[in-house]
Amino acid sequence: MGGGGGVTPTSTPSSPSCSSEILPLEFAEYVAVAPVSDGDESDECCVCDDAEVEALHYASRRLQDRSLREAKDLIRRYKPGDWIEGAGGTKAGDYVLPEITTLLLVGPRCSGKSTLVNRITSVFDKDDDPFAPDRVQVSRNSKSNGTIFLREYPIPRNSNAICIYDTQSLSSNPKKNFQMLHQWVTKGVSPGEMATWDADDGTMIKDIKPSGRKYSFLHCKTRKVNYVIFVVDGTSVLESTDGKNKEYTEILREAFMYPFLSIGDDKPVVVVTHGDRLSMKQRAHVQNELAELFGIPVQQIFDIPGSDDYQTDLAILDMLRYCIQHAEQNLPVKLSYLLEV
Ligand SMILES: Nc1nc2c(ncn2[C@@H]2O[C@H](COP(=O)(O)OP(=O)(O)OP(=O)(O)O)[C@@H](O)[C@H]2O)c(=O)[nH]1
Ligand SMILES: [Mg+2]
Repeated sequence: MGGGGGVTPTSTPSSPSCSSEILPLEFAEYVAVAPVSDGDESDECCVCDDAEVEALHYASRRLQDRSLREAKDLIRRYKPGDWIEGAGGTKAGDYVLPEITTLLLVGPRCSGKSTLVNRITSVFDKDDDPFAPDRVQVSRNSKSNGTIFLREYPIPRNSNAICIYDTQSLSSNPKKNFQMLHQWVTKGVSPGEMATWDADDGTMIKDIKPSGRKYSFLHCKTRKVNYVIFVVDGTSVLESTDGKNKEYTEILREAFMYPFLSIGDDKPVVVVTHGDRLSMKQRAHVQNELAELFGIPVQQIFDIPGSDDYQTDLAILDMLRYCIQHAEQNLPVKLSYLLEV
């Protein structure tokens, strides 16, 4: 859900399935359309017997399966450079293409970054390996250290075209956030890397460093970040806007506005988690508040709760499409092309 336009506090969060007019054609085609009512609510619509209802459900289910499959195929087929729009007659070969398109997760403590990696993976695992275990350890509560070491997760698991980096949470100290985010985005990220300061709870770096050795053999690649996914917990945003925890949205806004988090002029995409704990109205309200807070359109905000359903799967795929499209639009042009021009 999310990523849709026209959300108002009184409407439900729009999703790719109910906002096809604002989606690129190829994605809108995947969207299952509910049977159209002509407004005549006469008793005629109640004469379906059980077999007919079952057949309708079956047909609708098949349509949804097909929509999802095609949306997944679009992501599976992608290779860096495929979605370059070719402005000014340029071709993919005129750009500096990444070896793998790299998306960076950024967000506060327990906002659901690691859960999102598992959730994105599960969308593809449903076809590839439905019983595959979760890839990432999630934080059960705020006492756990949470994610400490950067890790690279190809999407889907066997991909060499897209990867997501799960990261350590934002701190309540803006200075630390600035240093950490600046380093990741300007210098690149590599697996096994950890933030170079003490955790907020006072855990000394020397206590946790040794456990990162198991990743040290992976220290070979540094990836340039191609796009940023900013993850926020919808329930915390709601509390904050209700005045209970104002600090949450202040930290969010400060971090979100760092210019280096934007790739080109494109600010990060926002994913709102924990929507399963909110009503539809509250979810729409959170999206509107975030759009206002960050100064971005609601189409850039994706409502992705932990729930396992068709709408969420489609929202995940639409969010990935959005990230890849924006990453590709901001790839640098090769020097040789510039000289030629
Ligand atoms: N109900 C619900 N719980 C969620 C959702 N997303 C995450 N959680 C829970 O929130 C807790 C924290 O999730 P994580 O994915 O570990 O959060 P994180 O952002 O990776 O946390 P750090 O690594 O500590 O920064 C876990 O208990 C998750 O199960 C969601 O959308 N809905
Ligand atoms: Mg985590």
